[in-house]
Amino acid sequence: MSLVTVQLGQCGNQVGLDLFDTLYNDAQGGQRKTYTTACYERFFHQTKDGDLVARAVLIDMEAKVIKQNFIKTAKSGKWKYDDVSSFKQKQGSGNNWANGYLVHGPQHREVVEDIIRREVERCDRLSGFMAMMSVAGGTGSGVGTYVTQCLRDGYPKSFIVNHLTWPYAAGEVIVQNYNSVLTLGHLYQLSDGILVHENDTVHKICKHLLHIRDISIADINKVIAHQLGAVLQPVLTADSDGHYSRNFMGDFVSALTCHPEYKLLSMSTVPQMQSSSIPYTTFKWTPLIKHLRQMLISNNKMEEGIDWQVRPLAVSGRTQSLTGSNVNTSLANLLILRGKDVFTADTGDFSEPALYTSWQSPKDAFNVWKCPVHYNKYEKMAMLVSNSQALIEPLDNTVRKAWNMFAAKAYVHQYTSFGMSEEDFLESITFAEQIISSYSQLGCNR
Ligand SMILES: Nc1nc2c(ncn2[C@@H]2O[C@H](COP(=O)(O)OP(=O)(O)OP(=O)(O)O)[C@@H](O)[C@H]2O)c(=O)[nH]1
Ligand SMILES: [Mg+2]
Repeated sequence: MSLVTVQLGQCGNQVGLDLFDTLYNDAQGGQRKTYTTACYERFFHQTKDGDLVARAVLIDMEAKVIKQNFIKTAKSGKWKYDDVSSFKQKQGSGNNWANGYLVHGPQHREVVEDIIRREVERCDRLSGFMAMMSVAGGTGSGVGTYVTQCLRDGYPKSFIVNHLTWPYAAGEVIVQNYNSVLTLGHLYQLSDGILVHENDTVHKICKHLLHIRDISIADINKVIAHQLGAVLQPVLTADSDGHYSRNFMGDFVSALTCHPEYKLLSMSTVPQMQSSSIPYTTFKWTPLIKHLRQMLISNNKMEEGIDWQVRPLAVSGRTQSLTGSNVNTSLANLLILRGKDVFTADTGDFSEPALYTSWQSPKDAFNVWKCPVHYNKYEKMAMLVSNSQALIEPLDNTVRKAWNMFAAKAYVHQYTSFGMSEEDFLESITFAEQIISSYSQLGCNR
């Protein structure tokens, strides 16, 4: 089954390009034929001439990034985007969610829906959609939300996952907190799962684990693509009977988002290191899994500086840690292991009930997917996708700043001038506060 990716705005298009590059390079890496075939079926279609074409729709309200994507893929000669699957305009959405959602989205609805329909018709069977965008600009956030709404209306039975890039807390877009809250407030009801990468966290990975000095957006995007690829490449699920999972999106959504109030998904991987160090490093499953588990409960999104003092301790009333610091409580975790001897890896530590909210049994809350083929040059790698309290903090910061600006009526007229009402702001802020409150409750009722 195949996945159609919709890349929106500058960020969605730049991260999307790196994602397809990562998927392609990994599938090419002298690995097993069935793995490569499963990857191609999911993410590319083949032309009569044998060219691989990404199952992607590229949308931006300015032309530059999409043009660059076509130039880059033509230069590399590995795989292509299809020209007829792109839609670009000249002006951008000026970092304004309302401009994207209320003006550009509806204005171009028909042509965008046609492009998406054509891409869907190229799939023998559609597993679902992944819409990729930043939440801070105007096109990714506003048009991205609108297009997700169109997907939901047009394909009510298909799975839709959104990949959101969360801006640097000290970001360059003054209204980024408005755009983020408005995006989340609307997407939450449309999407089956919302994967979030925070630019701040990825920046730290580049600095502390990859030891990059002058970190560029290209470096950040490589890390995001590496992590996303580790989720998306073919795997064996518990009941896939030795074959690569066919209904990837269905399996993914049912493993992680069992409750409509909880859809936020964070990602972490071990190991992550400079590629020059990989050949000289030995990896063992037990320490990799132990590190990833500790990163989860101490809410540390990278392997450096893990707080080993945080231990879950189930006591009546709430989940506490031995040290009194907060334990990150999960609703669901999906562990994905890729590489050598993967079937010998013991993952029992992730089944401890104290990791999960009281109303979830670990049997339902925890899933493991495995793949014996190594991923992206790592002999062994472990990836955790977690529906947990991990994203409360960035969300809380965003909502607080958005509320403070709204209370001062700052920049509100820029949104109302595109037809948004002040009630729309309030609704999204209240909704985001409700999401934070729901996640905060996860650790409170043991
Ligand atoms: N990780 C990452 N972040 C990006 C990238 N490009 C932009 N951003 C972030 O995304 C936010 C800006 O959103 P853009 O994607 O540039 O905006 P857009 O969707 O094109 O919307 P408009 O330009 O307003 O029409 C800022 O927080 C940037 O830091 C990228 O390639 N990678
Ligand atoms: Mg732009």
